[in-house]
Amino acid sequence: MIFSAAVVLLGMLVSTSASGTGTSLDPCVPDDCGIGATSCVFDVKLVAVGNAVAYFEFDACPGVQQPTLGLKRDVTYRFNQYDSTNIMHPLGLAYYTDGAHNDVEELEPTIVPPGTTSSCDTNNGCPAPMYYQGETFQGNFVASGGGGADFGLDAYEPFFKYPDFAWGGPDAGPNTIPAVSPSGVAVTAPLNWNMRITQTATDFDQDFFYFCHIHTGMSGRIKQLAADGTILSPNDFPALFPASLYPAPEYKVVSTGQEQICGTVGLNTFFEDTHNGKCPTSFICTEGLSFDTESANFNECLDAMDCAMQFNMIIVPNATDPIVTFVHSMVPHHINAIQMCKTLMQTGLEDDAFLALCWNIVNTQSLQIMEMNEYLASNSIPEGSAKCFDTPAAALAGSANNNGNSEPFSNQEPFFISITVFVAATFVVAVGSFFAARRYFEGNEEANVVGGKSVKMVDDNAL
Ligand SMILES: [Cu+2]
Repeated sequence: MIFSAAVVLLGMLVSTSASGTGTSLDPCVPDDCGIGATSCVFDVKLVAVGNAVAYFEFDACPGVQQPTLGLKRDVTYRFNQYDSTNIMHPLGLAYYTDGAHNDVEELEPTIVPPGTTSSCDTNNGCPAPMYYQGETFQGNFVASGGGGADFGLDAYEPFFKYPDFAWGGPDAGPNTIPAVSPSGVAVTAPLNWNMRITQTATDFDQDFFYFCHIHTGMSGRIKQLAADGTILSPNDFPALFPASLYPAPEYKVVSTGQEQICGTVGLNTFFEDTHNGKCPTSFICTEGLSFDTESANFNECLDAMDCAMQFNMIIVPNATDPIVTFVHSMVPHHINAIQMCKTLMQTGLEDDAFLALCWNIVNTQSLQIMEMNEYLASNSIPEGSAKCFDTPAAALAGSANNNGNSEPFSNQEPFFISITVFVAATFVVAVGSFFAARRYFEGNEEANVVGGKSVKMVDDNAL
């Protein structure tokens, strides 16, 4: 009795300690997860500024994008995906980065943890996430084994393609509940989606990963902890995969240098009047005008990202397949729309309609980029075409993304034509994507999934 009380007291003391900085040496842990705790909670939201797509953030370590988490064996962790920024980002768990996106194993009732001798697969008892609406489990899996193999994802994931007006939350009222689920089932309670995991495999100490079931490139590492919080596997293992997508030691693609004012990625070589020789003139006319700091920053970022799109659109078309040419031209447009939204959000955007518009653009167009690049991958064609100003030899070799080492814009005429084209196209893409997103969310929730398999989003041009 005294011992139990001491454990509880110690747990309370530990629970008031720092919750980690989100690194491999100091993983992020929930505040309520001291020694003796059997269930702990992470509140999950997404941040779309300062990174390539959108990154997970957890209330336990605010301000840290894509942190490394610390989880204890036999403790149940609940990840609340209540916040409307979770739309399009259902949380998954995998033994390697990005799970099915990379054709690697996820945590499932019938998948034995790698490196173990467990026979958990014989009774559907391997560690697996469990997907809930509120307190209602959506599957028939039992963490201790002996149940079914359905861990609830098939019911969970489709809801994440609803727009924010239909999204439940801690204070969700009746008007925020969609009348009918994507699979046609009447919904009678607030959505309050949450994912829970209890890692029970005793001989499995190595790291695993959280990721987004819809988008690639959003993985974060999970370190396993002993009951006292000690890290079980101090070395980061398994390694990140693939290394090109997740540069060591972290897997974040975040804003650095000058573009931190924009909240974008991949723009640092496109700033200044000369754009490092990549565009011959400015894309905005500010001479003789004055702007407040917010607008001046926005203008500067817009000028850089417009040059980046322009630069990446001057391509050598594919000889036989217009789809390839379409993808090589459309991806820079989509990246531009996403970057524009990140920069608008970076200004401290508070207009609800434009916030919703920008989240839609970021989420849906990043998914469309993944789908378009999958077409290239399935045809063994590089992402990003050779540029018109590449040497003929380089163009013939199909070398992607010559980043301005050769002379761009020897002919000015196509430049001005393409300015007109890209301004018009950007407008069309932005407006089109807004209405497409609305139709999409209101109608066919499967429209953006290619054969049920998600594909890579990150393009060399953006990194
Ligand atoms: Cu996502």
